[in-house]
Amino acid sequence: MGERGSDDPQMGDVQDPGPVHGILVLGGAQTGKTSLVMSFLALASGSYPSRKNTNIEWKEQAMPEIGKTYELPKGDLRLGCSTMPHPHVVVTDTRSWNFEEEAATKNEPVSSDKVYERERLFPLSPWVGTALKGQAFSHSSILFVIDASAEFLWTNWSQCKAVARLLASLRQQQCTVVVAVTKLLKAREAALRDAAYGIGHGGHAGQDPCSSYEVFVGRYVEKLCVVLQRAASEIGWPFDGFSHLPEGPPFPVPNATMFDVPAWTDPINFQKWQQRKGTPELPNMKYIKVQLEKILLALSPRILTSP
Ligand SMILES: Nc1nc2c(ncn2[C@@H]2O[C@H](COP(=O)(O)OP(=O)(O)O)[C@@H](O)[C@H]2O)c(=O)[nH]1
Ligand SMILES: [Mg+2]
Repeated sequence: MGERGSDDPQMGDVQDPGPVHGILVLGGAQTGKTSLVMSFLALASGSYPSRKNTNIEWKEQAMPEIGKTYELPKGDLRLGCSTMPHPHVVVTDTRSWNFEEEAATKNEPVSSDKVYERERLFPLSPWVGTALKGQAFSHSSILFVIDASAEFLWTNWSQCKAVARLLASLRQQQCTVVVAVTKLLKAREAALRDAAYGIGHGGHAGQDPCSSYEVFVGRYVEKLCVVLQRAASEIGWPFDGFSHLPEGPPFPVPNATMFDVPAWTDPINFQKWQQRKGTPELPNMKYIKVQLEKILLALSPRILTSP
C-alpha cells in the first residue's frame, strides 16, 4: 500500500505481504486513537490523509469489530535490522475499549506448574483477543492510548485497575506494550485557565500548570506510571513495579514505555503545526515527530525512522 501512495492508506489485498509487524491501537472512546494512527501515516508519508478518504474509518459506529488496518507507507521508514527481510508495518485502529467490559473479565490463579508459582492468569477479553489475532496478520505490539484531558485515571481506581488488567493480559501474551498519552497540551491549557480564574490546584499533577509544558508533562506521565504500577500490584501482578521478572525493570516507564504524544487531528491541523517547526516552547512540529518516532521504535526495536 505504501507503493499505492498516501491517498490510499488501507491494507487492501496485498498478494505477498512478506513479514508483517502488526501494531494494535487500543484505548477508550475519543482518546485520539484514529488521530494517532493517521499521524503515523502522516509521519511516514509526509501528508495527512484526507478526511474525505473513504478507506479511513473515523466513525466509531462503523468501526469493524476486528478493527481497521492501515499499512505505513515505506517512504520514510527505514528498518533497522538489515539481515532481516523488511517487514510491512501495519497499524490497526480499533473500536473503543470499554473498562466495564474489562472489569467483567475475571483473572484466575494459574496452576503451580507455571513458570512462576504466584503468577495469575489475566485472560484477554474476547474482542481484544480477536483483534490481537487479526484476520490476515496478528499483532505483536500494542499501543494503549490515554486521554490526558479526560478524568484522571488516578481518581477512578476501578478504571485504573481495569487498565492495569488489560495491560497485564497483553503482557502475559508476550506483547510489546507501550502507552501513549494524548491531549496533554489541551490539559495544560485547561490548568492554566483554571489558575487564571484563581481555582486552586494544590500542586497536584495534571492540575498544576507548572512552569512549562515539559514540566507539566513530566509530572503527569510520572504519576500515571506510578499509579498503573500500584494498580498492577493490587490486581495480583506477581512482581514489583509491574515488571515481567522478579527485580526486573518496571513498567510503564516515562520515555521508554510511556510517551506524551500530541496527535495531528486533520490535514488543516497538520498544516498548522508545520508553521511551528522548531519554536522554543514545546510542543512544536519537531517534538511531535520525535515523539511519534520514539513510539514506533519502542513498539519495535527493528523499526527506525529516517532523520
Ligand atoms: N487537542 C487534541 N485533540 C485531539 C488529539 N487527538 C485527538 N484529538 C481530538 O479528540 C477527538 C477524538 O479523536 P479520535 O482520533 O477520533 O479518537 P478515537 O475515538 O479514540 O479514535 C477528536 O475531536 C480529535 O480531534 C490531541 O492529541 N490533541
Ligand atoms: Mg476512532
